[in-house]
Amino acid sequence: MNGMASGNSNFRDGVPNLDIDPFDEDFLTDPYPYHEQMREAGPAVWLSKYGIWGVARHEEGAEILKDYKRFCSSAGVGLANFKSEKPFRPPSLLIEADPPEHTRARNVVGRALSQKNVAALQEAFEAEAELLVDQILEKGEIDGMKDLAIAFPLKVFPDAVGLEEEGRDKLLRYGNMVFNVFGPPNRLFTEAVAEAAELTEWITAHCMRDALAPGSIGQIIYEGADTGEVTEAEAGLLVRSLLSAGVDTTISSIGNMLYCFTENPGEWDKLRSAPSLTKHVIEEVIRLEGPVQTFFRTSVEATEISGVQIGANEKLVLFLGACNRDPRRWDDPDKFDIARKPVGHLAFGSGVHRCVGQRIAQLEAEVILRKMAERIKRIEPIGPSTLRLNNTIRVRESIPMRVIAA
Ligand code: Z7Z
Repeated sequence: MNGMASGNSNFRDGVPNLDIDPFDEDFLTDPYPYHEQMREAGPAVWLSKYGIWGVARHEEGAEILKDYKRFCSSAGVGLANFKSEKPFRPPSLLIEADPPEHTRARNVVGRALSQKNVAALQEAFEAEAELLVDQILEKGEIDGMKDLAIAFPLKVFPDAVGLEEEGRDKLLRYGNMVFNVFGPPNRLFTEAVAEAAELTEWITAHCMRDALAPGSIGQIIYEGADTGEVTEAEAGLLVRSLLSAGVDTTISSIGNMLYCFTENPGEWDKLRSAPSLTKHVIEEVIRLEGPVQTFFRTSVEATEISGVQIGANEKLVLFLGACNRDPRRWDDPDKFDIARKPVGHLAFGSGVHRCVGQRIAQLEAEVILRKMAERIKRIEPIGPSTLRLNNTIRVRESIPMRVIAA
């Protein structure tokens, strides 16, 4: 049980001490009242259940993300501290590393996902979006998750990386595992790691050079092995990074976008009359209903955040979804407002680890949203949507909805 919203936190050395469990099912289902409680309690709060710091305000969240020297990633970006606990898979060269090792890997991936390489994917993305919109209009009544939010990224993204068609459902299970394992060993975690052996073997085999289509982004990553910037084995891990980070996140954000519009039909009408807002809309969706709710850092040495003393080698959990609704930073933060330009939101992170796949993720969402707004006059819920609980990602299981042609 969470110690909820009564605000009766006690204090540890003058710092708010809360018995909230940010990974229990009650919290994951509706995090927002808990976010508010933590945000209002202080710039950093002690979460006694796990013996870690929680940060729910925008200013401090951004400060921590930007300062990789004080707050490192190499001790893991989940609850487990890699200095004392064995990671469940070989650590990511990207997110579970600090400069300078991180920089070397990041450069290789950054080149593969450059503006130019991503722009070259647009035509294929548009063709697939057209096909899917035809299909959903024919059906009329759909599940927004299965028929769009999963169908679209699960086709176009692995195609871009160069993965074969066979067995792509395993990517969903792999992503689900990666993001659950950032949390504590609760039910979600335990069920996910039960699949680790099978999925790790599958993903490792499918990230090998010979498994990837010619001309694909996966092959471009391997060019980093040809130049000697990374080893052949490291290139495989970087392809694994794409497949780990690029599937669940985009599925979640496209689903959350459909959710926001089914709940706010007036905003759909506004978008249809002002399609130039499309890019901002996507940023507003992920500000409000962020795919990535939490991310951890570890203090390298004793330090301080807005007057709160942090010891050395302590874990901090950053509540990105709470930072992105901090009333200190945003007007009317809980409102979905497509005219808002939410510059400075933390849904893609910030600093040296800022999402390297941001452009491809944005392109996926833009292409599907543009196509929908062109051809669909109205989208409306035809039943309650449900969540698929995950220790990190906020994602819907199902969004029953009707689409009406323009
Ligand atoms: O490199 C990786 O395997 C990797 C896994 C997860 C990279 C990034 C992420 C990730 C992306 C984690 C977004 C949290 C949020």
